[in-house]
Amino acid sequence: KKYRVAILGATGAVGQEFLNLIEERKFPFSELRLLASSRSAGKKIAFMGKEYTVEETTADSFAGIDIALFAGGAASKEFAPHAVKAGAVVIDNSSAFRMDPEVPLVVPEVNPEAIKKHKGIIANPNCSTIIMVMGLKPLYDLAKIRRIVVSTYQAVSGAGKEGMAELEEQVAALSAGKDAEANILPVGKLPKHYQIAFNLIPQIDVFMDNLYTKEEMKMIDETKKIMEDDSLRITATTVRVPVYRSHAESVNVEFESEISLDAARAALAAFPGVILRDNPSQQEYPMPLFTSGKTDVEIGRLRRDESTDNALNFWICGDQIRKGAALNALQIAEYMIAHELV
Ligand code: 2RA
Repeated sequence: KKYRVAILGATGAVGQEFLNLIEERKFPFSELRLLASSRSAGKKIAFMGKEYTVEETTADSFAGIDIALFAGGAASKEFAPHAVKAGAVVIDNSSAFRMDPEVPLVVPEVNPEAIKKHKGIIANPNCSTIIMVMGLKPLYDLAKIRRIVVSTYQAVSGAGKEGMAELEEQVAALSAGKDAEANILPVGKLPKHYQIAFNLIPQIDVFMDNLYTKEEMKMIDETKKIMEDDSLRITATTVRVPVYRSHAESVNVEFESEISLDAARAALAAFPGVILRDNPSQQEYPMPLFTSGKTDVEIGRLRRDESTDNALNFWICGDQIRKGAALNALQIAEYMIAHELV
């Protein structure tokens, strides 16, 4: 069976990765509708030997569509209800519906069962959350987790194609002895922008009343929902780094009971979508250099937290546009197809 697929936000970084993955994973589509804002409407995209014209998204864009892949952004809130009404299942990469109790928030390796409860919309978690729970779930299955302390090192692709272009232009300008121009990072719509080339910015998204950023609160709230455990204690610091597309995270996890390093290693290595790259004597550990453009997340630097009982540290890297966005969403669609849920 083949499915009629729409991609909303087809011209952005995540939209383009949807196309790459549909081809790479031989996703069974019979029709493909590429949707975007009026700004990109009319643009031609060559894909698998055919030329597609990007259409402006309207309330009527989803007639006859089975699966609507939403790349994210403000359009999700407006158009998801129209897509659902038209009979499509929406897999949405924006934050609009993630914490809605009626909407499953899914990482297929972690909580696939939640997909079955959908009422038309399934939310794809925030990129840094997806990557972190890929490491947490196999450990949680060994012993209940009590507390998580995470610091992220997030690639500029999290700010879309414009974020990547900004880093590239700044590196070129600075290398030529010119000034770096900053218009996008940390947050396009805020008044101040900082150079990201050769710098780190400890702000991803806007600040909340509790002095955390929205990105940090997403990691906290979404992790509890995905792991179905509101008792988890989580604190996060999210940082933008001058890397193009893979996020990295330093994670400290405290468990309710002791787990051995060997058991943790075995569980991580056996988990689908995870590669254990952890061989300190050979200087082998995950880096964005290895995970960018790749499907799996990589985990390494696994070690005991010697400052307390029942705690481990690990380091995890994953491609933010792939597992952190388009791949996870497409895996949700693949799961639905495999289980005849669409
Ligand atoms: C970021 N969390 O890295 C975002 C992208 N979803 O900015």
